[in-house]
Amino acid sequence: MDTQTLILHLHSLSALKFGGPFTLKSGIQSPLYIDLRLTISNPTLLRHISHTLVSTLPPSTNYDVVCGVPYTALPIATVISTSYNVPMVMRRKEVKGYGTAKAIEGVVRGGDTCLVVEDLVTSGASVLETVGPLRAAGLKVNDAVVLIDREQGGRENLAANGVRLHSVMKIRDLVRVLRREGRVSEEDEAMVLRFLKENNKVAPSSGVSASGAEAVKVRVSYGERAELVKNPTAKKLFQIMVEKESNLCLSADVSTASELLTFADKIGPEICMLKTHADILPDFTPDFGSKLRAIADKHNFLIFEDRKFADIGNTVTMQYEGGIFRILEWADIVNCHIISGPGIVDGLKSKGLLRGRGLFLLAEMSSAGNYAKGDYTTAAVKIAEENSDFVIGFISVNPASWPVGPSNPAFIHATPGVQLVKGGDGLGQQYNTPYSVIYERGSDIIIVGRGIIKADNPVDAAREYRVQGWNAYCKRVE
Ligand code: S5P
Repeated sequence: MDTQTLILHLHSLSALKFGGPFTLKSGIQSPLYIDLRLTISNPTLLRHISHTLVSTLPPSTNYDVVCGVPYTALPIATVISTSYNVPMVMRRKEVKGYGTAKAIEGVVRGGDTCLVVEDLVTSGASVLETVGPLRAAGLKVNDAVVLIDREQGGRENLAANGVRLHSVMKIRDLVRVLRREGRVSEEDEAMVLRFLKENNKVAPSSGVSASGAEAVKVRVSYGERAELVKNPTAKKLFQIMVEKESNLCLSADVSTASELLTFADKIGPEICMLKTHADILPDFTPDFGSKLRAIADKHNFLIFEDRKFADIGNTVTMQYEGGIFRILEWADIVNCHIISGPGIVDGLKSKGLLRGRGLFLLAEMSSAGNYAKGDYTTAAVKIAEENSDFVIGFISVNPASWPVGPSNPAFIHATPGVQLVKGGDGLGQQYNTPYSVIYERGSDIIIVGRGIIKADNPVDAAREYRVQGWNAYCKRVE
């Protein structure tokens, strides 16, 4: 079946709808909607699509295994797998919290090359959400093959992530054929072509409007920002990020202090910062801080104790300096809620400033249903600006959406709730991908806990997070 006949069959199946407006995953309104899920109702067409996809690949394309982007491309990948006798793997959209908790199903042989199969590419976001876990599992991904390219930045976004896109047809070809065959009106054709012209570059999105995000993203490089800050810890953090090409913070939420120190030593080369919760360590001893400090100096990362102070100024001075944890002595950075008002920052600053320490304000939270939003977030920005000698930035989730935006490049945004796959943990945690957090949401640092700690190979996983976070940053400041 040639491409033209394929297009006519898709149209007859109502898989190509004109008129609209239809809302796309990226949030934008389109005059054309493509629903290739319908192809499973026509096995002959499904088989033709699968063969056409394979024959579109340049003969030099090598792959040992195929993976369809869930869900629409799963049956297409299955047909390719059985027809060409190539093994298949599947990516889970939601990683299970039980059993083996694998993101990739099937037999994975590290070093094998995987061809990603997709029905439709707009910005490339869905393909990237599959490429990340495949690479984290040890597979190489160099090529993706797609039936329809919507010509809205997908090819470029994928190329920026090391994936070549091969497409059977572009929207323009599709509309031309349908117009020639009298299946669409001149007006519909003009509307689609105008839409393509106006939307030829859409950043991969997961709910963030591309144009809104563009307006407020900080494009100044980490290196330049190091020169803008007064606080020595903030300056050092920016410098480490540049030196190590890392905007990855490991959230070392493990069960014992000795396990934490082992992780810190193994993952140290990949990170700019390591985040602790000292109060979850049953074997915490007074020398914990000095031991962790030695590892931090060896691998050049900063220590962030995620204490989330929340009390009045006077109380937090004692919690910061005293008790069994003596956080002030070993943590470069701590954080606090602003629920109790600006006095909490005055209290922490009275202890930390002289020692050159830094403070993150929790301006937003990653958990579902939290109250840190709107005026609360704006108040955090105001408090930070009034204390920019000590406050080095924010724990934030989507600074690009803030009314004030991440407008001051001196402040560092660090974002938790990051995994290679969007999802949640069943207890309210909500995950976004490194690309979404850094590129779309305009944050600076990804904070990753279980995505690394629970990975089959935490060192490889940390490397993958570092590379994804860094590539997203490079693209943002491009
Ligand atoms: O809003 C927040 C703020 C923080 S600091 N949401 C969070 O998840 N955190 C912390 O980030 C949380 O306490 C945990 O240590 C880490 C996220 O871990 P993960 O395993 O879900 O990646």
